[in-house]
Amino acid sequence: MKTVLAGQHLVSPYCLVSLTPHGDERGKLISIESFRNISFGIKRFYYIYDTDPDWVRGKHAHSNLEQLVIAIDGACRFVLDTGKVREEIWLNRPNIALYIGKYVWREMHDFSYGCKLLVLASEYYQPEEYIRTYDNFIQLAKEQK
Ligand code: T46
Repeated sequence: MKTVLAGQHLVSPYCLVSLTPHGDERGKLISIESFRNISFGIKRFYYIYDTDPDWVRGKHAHSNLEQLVIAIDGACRFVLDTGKVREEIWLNRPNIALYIGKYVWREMHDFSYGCKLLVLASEYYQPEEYIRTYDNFIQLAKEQK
């Protein structure tokens, strides 16, 4: 999977984004700013915690949402699918974020105990823009090409 440096314009449907930690003997700090080191404006953030390895999350795509996902603690396995390409990635480092654009099917599997995901989102929560079945996603993804 492609990795880009934070600040580069994000044009791929999905990619890893390398974030720069500011660190010293006290620990590390990462800052993310709309339109500065990510190419979309942040309208919402949410976090996922108390996860369980036996449950799969996601299983949907979005027609109008860009997101940056960061495993700030622990790990989980992401499946990403554009309708043409399907890839898997372990998200397990707080300085490597996952950018997911529109029309990407995502699934999250194998959460480690205590895994915490922070998600920065380009839009307010709009349940109607979720694409919730894989067949519908494949059809809509084809129409985007
Ligand atoms: C995504 C992956 C990475 C809200 O009320 N507001 C919100 O902003 C969100 C995101 C969810 N919710 C409610 C809707 C459900 O009742 O929280 C509950 C769990 O949401 P969901 O089942 O969509 O969670 P995941 O982990 O399957 O998916 C979430 C995001 O929804 C999705 O956009 O890309 O995390």
